[in-house]
Amino acid sequence: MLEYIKNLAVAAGKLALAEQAVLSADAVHTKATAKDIVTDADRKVEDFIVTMLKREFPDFAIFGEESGKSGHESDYCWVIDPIDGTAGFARKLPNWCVSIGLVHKGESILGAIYAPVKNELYYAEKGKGSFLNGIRMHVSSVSDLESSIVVTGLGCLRANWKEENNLKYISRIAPLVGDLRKYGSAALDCCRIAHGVLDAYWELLLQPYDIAAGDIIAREAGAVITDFYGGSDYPARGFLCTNGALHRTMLEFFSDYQDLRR
Ligand code: LIP
Repeated sequence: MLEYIKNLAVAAGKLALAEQAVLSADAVHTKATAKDIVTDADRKVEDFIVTMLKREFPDFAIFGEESGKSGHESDYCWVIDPIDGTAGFARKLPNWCVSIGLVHKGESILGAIYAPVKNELYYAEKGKGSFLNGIRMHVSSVSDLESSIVVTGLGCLRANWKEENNLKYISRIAPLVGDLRKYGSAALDCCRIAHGVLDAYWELLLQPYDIAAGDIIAREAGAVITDFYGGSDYPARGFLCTNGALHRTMLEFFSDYQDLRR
């Protein structure tokens, strides 16, 4: 199963890369807000992935960012983000990926993430480790904030969250860490925690398809993932993915977080 998903993620990534090369303005559309965009490529890549998964795993459920739920009712569900990092993809930037995760009774148990521009294939299966292009990955051992590089996203601003949003937490955290980054792809942010090149990642507003594959890839590399209360209700109540050594310290920044489910 993992080998099939790895190959499917690569094939879908190559399709997306070809689409990006010829992407025109009339192939870019808005969704819930003017900042929430989708391209014809997102839909085309998801259609390809869904078609292949239905053929290979006809008894599994499927949940895709663009097409929603399909397939059969099942304890097993493929969770797909055809192009994670769409905003950057639409402007021909390199930081985007294809993300395919398998969730069993709510737990991510297998996943593959392919970043075509750098030809990086991240993958993991529960209990069997986490890999980048065949090389085993492990989280960093950074335990002091001032030596850390952390990453976040601003999906909450795309959704026009004006009162409770990430700017409050960024202003708390940025002065205390070594560096703060924003790359625009939750899936790849999780992979970089797994790879040990970044030390902590958080976001206020993510969807299951943003993190289904990144969840298992990061945890199999030793990452700790919780919601902002330190529990397992993520991403609904926030998403915090760290190298473990920094988790308790990072969690303290969210001590006044209010779960304002919208
Ligand atoms: C994106 C996430 C990113 C978040 C963006 C957006 P998309 O997913 O990967 O972390 O900050 O707002 O939600 O929309 O490119 O699939």
